[in-house]
Amino acid sequence: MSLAPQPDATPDASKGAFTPRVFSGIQPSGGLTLGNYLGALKRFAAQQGQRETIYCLVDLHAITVWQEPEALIRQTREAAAGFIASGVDPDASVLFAQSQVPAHAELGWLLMCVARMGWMNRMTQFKDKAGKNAEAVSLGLYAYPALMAADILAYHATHVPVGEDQKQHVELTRDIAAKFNHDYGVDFFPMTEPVIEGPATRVMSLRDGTKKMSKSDPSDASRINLSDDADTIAQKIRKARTDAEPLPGSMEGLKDRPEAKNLVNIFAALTDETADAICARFEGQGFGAFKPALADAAVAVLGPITGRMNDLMRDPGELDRILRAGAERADAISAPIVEETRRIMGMIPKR
Ligand code: AQP
Repeated sequence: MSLAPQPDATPDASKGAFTPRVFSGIQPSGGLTLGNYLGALKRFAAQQGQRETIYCLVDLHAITVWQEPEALIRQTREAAAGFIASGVDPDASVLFAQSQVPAHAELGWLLMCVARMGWMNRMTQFKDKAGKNAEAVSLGLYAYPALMAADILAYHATHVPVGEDQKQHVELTRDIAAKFNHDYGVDFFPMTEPVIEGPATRVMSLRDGTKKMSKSDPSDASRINLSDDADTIAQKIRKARTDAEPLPGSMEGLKDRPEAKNLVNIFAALTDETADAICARFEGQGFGAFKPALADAAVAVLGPITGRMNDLMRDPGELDRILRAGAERADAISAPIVEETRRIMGMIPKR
């Protein structure tokens, strides 16, 4: 049975009852990484069948930094292929590109008028991404978390599976929802919960264990891409930065060894074991023994995903058709929620 959301599943806001509904997204701002897979995609697929699931390629977020148009459309299709290859079934879930559904931009503006400057100024991801260049970055990069709140609240989503780095943005979503409900005296938007679980909520760079693995890191060696072939994966893991110490019997012994800790966490997330179990298996051994085993585990999991992605990418027209069908279903859920938001705020009804 498909658990895909239906338009009439919109919660009865007047009773404050919200249908459990999952929403999450990934920016098509580059090729997908192992961090995106373990921190997001794998968990997106696992949510299917438990709750209604809505997944989005957030291209409006991607353009907060410069994207070559030809690259953006290719990356958006590649991300769609990555979702499907990772187990997101476009019949069981709603899968679409953010810019295809007007509710995101429209509610984004409405919620920007609810969000406070002081809240936005505290967003650490903006500070990280803007760096010393804050005067020259786009206004969109600064406003991005308010658009993310709109992405979530346009579906009255109750649960958002994300990596650790997005926790602050989901908390901001709750602040915006609470202020809207309070200011207008309604119980219209839910208090969305971030769902952050598993050993890979923060996969770190292979070159620097204190930095997040990121698709826009200038160093390709810092990440494993879902498009990498088996040899490339093995080579990147072989060259991953580590230390000369043998592995301890439990994670406790890795407290001050960020690179080693990261590789053990990746192993655990790939094989669905605990990080302590991985330590116990390799106790007393160096990375010469550990890395080939990790490379085998990574290739075993990612190889079939890459193969399926490549198959799907051979038919961009079919990917576009899947995304358009998803966008229609997303529109049917989000348009009435945005219309009701407009009504609550005192705007003349569209119909
Ligand atoms: N390294 C990571 N470990 C665990 N989870 C991660 N996610 C991203 N990187 C890691 C999770 O993937 C989802 C989508 O993230 P995103 O692509 O929309 O944005 P991001 O977090 O900014 O990812 P990147 O790769 O760092 O993108 P760029 O380089 O374009 O900024 C989120 O759930 C995120 O937590």
